[in-house]
Amino acid sequence: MSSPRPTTTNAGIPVASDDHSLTAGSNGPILLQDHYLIEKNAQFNRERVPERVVHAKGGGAFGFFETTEDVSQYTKAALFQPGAKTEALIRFSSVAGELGSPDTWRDPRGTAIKFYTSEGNYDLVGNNTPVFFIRDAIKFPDFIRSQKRRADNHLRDHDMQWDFWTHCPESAHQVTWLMGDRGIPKTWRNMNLYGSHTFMWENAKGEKFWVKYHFKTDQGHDFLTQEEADRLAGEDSDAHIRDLWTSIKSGNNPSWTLYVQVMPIEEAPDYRFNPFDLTKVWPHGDYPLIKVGRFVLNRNPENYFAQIEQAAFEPSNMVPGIGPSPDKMLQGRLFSYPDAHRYRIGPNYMDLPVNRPTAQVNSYAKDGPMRYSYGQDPVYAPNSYGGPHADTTQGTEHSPQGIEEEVVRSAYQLHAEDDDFGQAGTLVREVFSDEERQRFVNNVAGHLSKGVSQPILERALQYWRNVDKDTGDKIAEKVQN
Ligand code: HDE
Repeated sequence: MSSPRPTTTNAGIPVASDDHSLTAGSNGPILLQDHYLIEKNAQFNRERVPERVVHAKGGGAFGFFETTEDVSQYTKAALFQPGAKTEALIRFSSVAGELGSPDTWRDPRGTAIKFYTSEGNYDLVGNNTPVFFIRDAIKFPDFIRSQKRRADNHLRDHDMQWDFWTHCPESAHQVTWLMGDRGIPKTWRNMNLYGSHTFMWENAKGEKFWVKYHFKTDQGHDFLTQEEADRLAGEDSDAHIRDLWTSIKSGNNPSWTLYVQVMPIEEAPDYRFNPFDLTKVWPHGDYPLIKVGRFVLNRNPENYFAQIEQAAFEPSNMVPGIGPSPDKMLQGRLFSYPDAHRYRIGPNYMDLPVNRPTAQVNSYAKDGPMRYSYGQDPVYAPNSYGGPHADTTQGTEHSPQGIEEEVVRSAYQLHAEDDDFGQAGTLVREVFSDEERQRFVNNVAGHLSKGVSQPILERALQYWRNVDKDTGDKIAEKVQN
């Protein structure tokens, strides 16, 4: 049968059959000469790249960010200047599950955004919670292992989850978020996105500020109860991917409003808790939300693998006007992400269309496996032949704190109100409604009732009493009955 688009090999040569391999007689062995059969199966064996060690299951979409307000007094970044409109990509994910795991497991959600700015790619790789379980990158692999699978039976295990959490009381604030309603968003559209860390902004005059990002959902918050989530995990394990895809397809484009909290640099040393500690929020009463603009998703990917699975986000991609803070988690992440991409996708991952900046690239990187773009001579700097040279006035790399101190391995400097349980207690007592608190007690007690051994259970009950005595007692009562 002739077709307007005949099948070809990867080299573009027309092939004779989609159905039959080339054999010596119709019952005979397959001939090595069937190059197309071999190419097809060899390619199939290589269809996967390693899944992400964390945040393996996810989905995403394209859209734009539009700066509707004037925050130029805080940052000179081109994307945050009044009226700027920047193409963007977001990948949503859950953390602990594998590539095929249900979207509705109780877990934080990753919210990795790539802004294709005129000054290069800016990646803001955050979560749907403003805090995290730990405050030092050195604990991250241990933390993740405790949430994934045991070595012996390859099962997830509540005993090791609570073992880790109760050994690390700095987790209390994030575990309170996790066990509350926001631990299972109804859809990705119904949750906030946070930069989580403290970042540095720098304005055109060179003045620096500490900032935190909050993208508030315009769809309103909504969540699934544990029972609804358990049911959906069986009925539609891809519920969140499906929801985003179908919403955008039907023209129902989700959006978020970006606000920042801004802390003047000089207020950081004496603030009541350490402002770089990722287990803490800055209360809005101290640092109110300042509106910046809106983020809209309006385009589904055309190819999931090419545009979402191979999307490579890295917190180290910061454009002029934005820089790191001394947050020990952020510092640890600056190295980890590009390292993960070189391993998963290959050293030229930045050459793929989804990762390639729309800004001009003048880097001296060259060659390596699967190189697509190429530069010209000279291939070295400095040179006498008109090659690119660095603009020494650029970059927001030097944070105004910490760099002149002696090199130590220590906890953060303690501020007056630094403790592990305080903000978790405030969340339970003052932010949760009565019904939300009741669901929270049920969620924690339900989780603790599945395979947590006695000494760890006792530690966990104490952990919740430290957060809030009354809530801890209620959890204990429910677990013990
Ligand atoms: Fe990640 N994280 N992370 N993380 N993370 C990865 O990057 C890592 C952390 C987050 O959709 C990995 O490409 C370290 C905090 C998101 O592609 C890896 C530390 C926050 C995504 C990695 C953290 C995140 C990742 C896995 C401790 C929220 C998915 C493969 C210092 C504020 C991005 C990869 C996507 C993915 C390392 C902690 C968010 C291994 C070492 C805190 C949303 O590089």
